[in-house]
Amino acid sequence: MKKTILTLIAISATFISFSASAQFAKPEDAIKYRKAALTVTAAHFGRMGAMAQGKVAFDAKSAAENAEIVVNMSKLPWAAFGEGTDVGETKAKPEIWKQNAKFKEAAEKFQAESVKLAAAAKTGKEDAFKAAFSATAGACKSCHDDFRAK
Ligand code: ASC
Repeated sequence: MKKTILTLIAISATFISFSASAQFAKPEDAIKYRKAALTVTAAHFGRMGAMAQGKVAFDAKSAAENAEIVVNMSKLPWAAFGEGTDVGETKAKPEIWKQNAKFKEAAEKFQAESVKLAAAAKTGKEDAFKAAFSATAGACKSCHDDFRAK
């Protein structure tokens, strides 16, 4: 029984990831979705940034909550960068599709740094949080430099 359930979960997970491009009826829908996901990510990342920069006092609980949201959000935008979504209201550079492996690597780097950031935030140690925040911000920036138009 347990095995059957696990198999069903595995099949649905596979189906969800393979059907990613089918989630969007039109390129505009994919563009709107990924912008929305990245906007929410930036809002929560920014709340941590204020603490990392000392503009707001470090609050371990808030840092951990925001980092957890960023971890979850960090999984979402990439499925919305499918073929044919390079047109319209977007700052996405053609390099996303021309150098797709490099883009995927950058997206994975950001996700991995976010996980480390959440772990650091959970320790409640401000220094660890700041170091992990800085590494994550670096992942945001390098992907933007290569793949987002000004
Ligand atoms: C943010 C935000 C970004 C990144 C980037 C990091 O808070 O909105 O896009 O950090 O500026 O370098």
